[in-house]
Parts: sequence; structure tokens; C-alpha cells
Amino acid sequence: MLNESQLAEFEKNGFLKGGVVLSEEEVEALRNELDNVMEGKSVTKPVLNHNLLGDEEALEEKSLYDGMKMTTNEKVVQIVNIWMASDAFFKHAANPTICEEVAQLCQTDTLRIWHDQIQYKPPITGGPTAWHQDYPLWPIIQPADLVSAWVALDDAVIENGCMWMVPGSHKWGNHQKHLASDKEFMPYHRHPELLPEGAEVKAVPFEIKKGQVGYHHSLTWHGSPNNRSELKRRAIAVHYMPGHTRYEPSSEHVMLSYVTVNPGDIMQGEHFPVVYSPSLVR
Ligand SMILES: O=C(O)CCC(=O)C(=O)O
Repeated sequence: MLNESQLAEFEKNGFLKGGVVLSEEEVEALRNELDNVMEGKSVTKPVLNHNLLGDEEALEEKSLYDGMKMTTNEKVVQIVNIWMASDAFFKHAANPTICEEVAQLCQTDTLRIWHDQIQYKPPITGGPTAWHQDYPLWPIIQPADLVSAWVALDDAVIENGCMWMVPGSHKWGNHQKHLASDKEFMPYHRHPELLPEGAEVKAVPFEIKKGQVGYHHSLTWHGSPNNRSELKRRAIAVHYMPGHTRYEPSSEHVMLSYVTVNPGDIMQGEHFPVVYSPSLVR
């Protein structure tokens, strides 16, 4: 359960570090499940299991020295809805501590899974996840008040490509199409005059320990750079919908084919399971 000062911090910044929610054994069990699903060995499949950077586009020529070139294949393994392929990951999505805290942050008594995603940046070749806001990438749901719980399956530190966040950016509206980053991966706005007065684009690292949870609002600007270290960077993010989230399609989304309700209705159904509600026995 989050206290008043944690709730106030989330309200101010749009992100918050929670506690360690997984034991060593639980982390190990999820890592094993992840290997299984990544290698295509699970009986049921997730919605996506691919390189987020695309397979062709990720091939990049890098200059080494004296004109020598090396070809690197940058990779971010993205698995969407691993909960559909793994009971352990479904159980994780329903983790009582996480769900109770997300419900507090969303000010709701009901949570459904919108979708989850693994992002695995392998050692050395782990690629970047571009600066973005989540909600503009989800053009089939409303309103923009979802909260995600991001749990590290390895210590996520600057060296292996932890996420970075821009404090306060969840209050600035939708700027997705104007977000860009410089050579150091620091974010900037292509038309800063569109930002509200006083908005300061200053990114901070969001290091999360193995088994710890970090929360972020669906409008918070965030991204994660390359992993050039020898360390793996595995994590599971669950994007939660409060009970009032509606289906309001305005564009494409990978979950669209799983929707069974009409536009304007509460987004629900077997692919958007309730994981927290007053009636669920804990
Ligand atoms: O894992 C990452 O580095 C990015 C994840 C992300 O963008 C998210 O959980 O919304």
C-alpha cells in the first residue's frame, strides 16, 4: 500500500519507485518462463514475440577505426501478452501488492490488464527504446489515465539501459509526434513553444532493482537507451486499465483483433481480464 507522500510524488512526477515485490525465487521462475516463451516453447503463444527494432532496420553499420566497419544487429526482444502464454506471468499481473498500489494510483477499485510487455535488451547488442508516451500509442482506449507497473528481472541500471523519465511530463498532454532525442539519448521537443509555460524537459534515470516495481503514468515521457554492457536487461511491464476505461477506436493497435465490445463500451472480455476488484478474493 502506498502512503500519502508516495501518492503525492507520483502525482507530481508521473512516476514512482515501489518496493521489491518479487523474491529471488520468483524472479528466477519468471526468467525461466521467459526463456521458454522467447524460444517458442510455450503451448499457447503471446500476441507478439519479435525484435521491437525490426529485423532489417536494426542492421546498422558502425564505424570502428581506420575506416573498418562492423555490422551490429541491435535488438530489443518485445513480447506482448506473455500472460497468455504463461500462468506464472498471469499470476504476476495479478500480484496483490502491485494491483493494490496501481488501483491507488488510478483511484479505482477495479483493474483489468490492457496488455503486458517484456522488453529484453541483451548484453552488448541491446538496442534503444525511443522516447515516447504510452497513451498516444494506444489509440483504441480512453481516457488517458492508465498506470503501468514495470518490474525488473535484472537490476536495471544506467549501464544496461534502464528507463529514463521526464518529471512532470504526464501533465503536458499528448506530444508524442514532437518527441525526439539527441546523440546522448536525451529527449527534446521539436516545437518547445507548444509546451505549457514552465515545463522543463529534463530527463532523470529510473534505476530499478531486480524484483522491484516502478510505476509510470501513461502520459509520462520515457525511453531507454542501448545496452552496451555485459549485463542482461529483462523486465516485465503490465499496463493496467482502471475499471472505467472504454473502447474508443481511432486507429490501429495490436490488441484490436481481441476486442469483443462495441465502441463506447467498457473495454473488457477474456483478453482483458480483471485482476483486481472488490469481489475478487485475495
Ligand atoms: O522497458 C523499457 O525500456 C521500456 C518499457 C516501456 O516503454 C513501458 O513499459 O511503457
